[in-house]
Amino acid sequence: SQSRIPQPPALPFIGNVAHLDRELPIQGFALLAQQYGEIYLIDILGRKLIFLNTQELANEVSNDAKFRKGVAGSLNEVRYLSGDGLFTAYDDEPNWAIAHRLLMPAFNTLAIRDMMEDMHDICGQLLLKWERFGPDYVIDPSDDLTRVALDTIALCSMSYRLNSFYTENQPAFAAAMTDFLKECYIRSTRPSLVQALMTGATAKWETDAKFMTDVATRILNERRENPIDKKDLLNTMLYSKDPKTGQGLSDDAIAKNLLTFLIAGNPIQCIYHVSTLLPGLMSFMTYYLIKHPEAMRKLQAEIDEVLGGQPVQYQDLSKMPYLTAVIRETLRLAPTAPMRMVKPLEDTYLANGKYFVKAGSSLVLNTWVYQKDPKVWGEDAQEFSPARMLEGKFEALPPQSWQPFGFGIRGCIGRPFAWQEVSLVMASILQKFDLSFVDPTYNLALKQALTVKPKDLFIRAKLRNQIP
Ligand code: MNH
Repeated sequence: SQSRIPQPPALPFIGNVAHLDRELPIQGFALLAQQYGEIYLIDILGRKLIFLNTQELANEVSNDAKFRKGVAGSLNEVRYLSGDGLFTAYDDEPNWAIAHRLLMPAFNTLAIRDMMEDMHDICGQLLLKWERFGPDYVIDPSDDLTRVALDTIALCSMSYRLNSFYTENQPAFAAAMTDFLKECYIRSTRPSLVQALMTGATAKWETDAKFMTDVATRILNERRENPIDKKDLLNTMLYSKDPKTGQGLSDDAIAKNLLTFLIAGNPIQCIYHVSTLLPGLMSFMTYYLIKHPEAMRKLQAEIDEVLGGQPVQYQDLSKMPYLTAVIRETLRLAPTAPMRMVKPLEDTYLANGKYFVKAGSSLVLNTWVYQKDPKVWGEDAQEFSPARMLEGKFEALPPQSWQPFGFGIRGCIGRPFAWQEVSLVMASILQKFDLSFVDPTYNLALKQALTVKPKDLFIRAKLRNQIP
């Protein structure tokens, strides 16, 4: 029978978005899910958002024939920079389809395999830094892992060195990116009348976008003048033709996709906030492993056995099932892209006819919440337990129980890249170092001003088998 979608009554933050957003949106939404269950509706400045919180609903809307990606809120603001680039394109924009067909081959596992060397190059800079600074040095893991992620994507996609390890502060590009994305998110929460008055903030936002666009355009022009023989993403975009239409990408479209990769290695997700995907994942993984010494020991034993003291090679990656399980479990508990938005193409019903939703309405699939659905994971759904992600068990899970990379045609194109990088970086770190918390009593707290990452997590790294 049909039900009304529950809507929290006069909660103080309804209609007062600023409060909700600047605190910790994911936590707020998780609390509402506890209270209202599988589905609820909230109204933000007149925009209605319907949150979906269970595996069953996730499975239902993971269907490209009936539901398509929604680009709204802060993601829509980011379009000022990346326009119809892959990530922020509306579903029907022709450049999305062209870039998708051109770039898919460049992102497949075979192509990513050629990037091992560049990934080692950047990861080596982190290993050297931690070794030189020594066992007493206090490390902010998300800081150094952000350097790794940004430098790696710049080197792999356009053979460009950002050299983040050689600057104390954030490199200029990263600073412009952070400020720009933060403003995108604030803009999406301002009523339009207020927005019209924020001329100073808007000018700064436009300057940041121009700075980044200029960097991308400069890299593009330099490449045109000095071609290199390397199959990086930039060359793919410059020289290949869409097999279907015979069209190439315009310089403008290429620049927008370059910017997409730079911010997608470190990017925007969903509607309210931005998260650093790869650095976030690696920081959460660091946390869970230090917190669970038995898992850490097991993983280090696997790494030692497979690598035998040698640098990790491509063919080693498929021989480390426990590493795979730890990454999967981290992405289940702390999906750094914590939500995604879909819109029904036609008026439809959810949950076997129970809830009516109009065509085009905004459905927010709350990955952060629904990947802990007790119906799927049991009583210990909130616990870190990599064993449940081992081969065999993982394949037997109900459909779409685990979906940190989105779904279908608009799913993550960078997934093989991200997987290879997190495997390489974490295996290399754990091969070389024993990690510990600076504060042994540290418990995970979240920070989501701009990114979802562990808050106040500081660690030390001691060379393994080193006599103190
Ligand atoms: Mn990625 C889309 C998660 C790393 C490039 N990515 C998505 C989506 C999710 C996602 C979820 C779907 C968003 C939506 O439905 O609105 N991505 C991740 C995670 C990691 C990640 C959890 C790391 C961990 N992504 C990367 C990296 C790159 C990248 C690294 C680039 C090098 N992702 C993309 C692009 C898209 C995307 C591009 C958009 C694809 C499309 O819409 O066609």
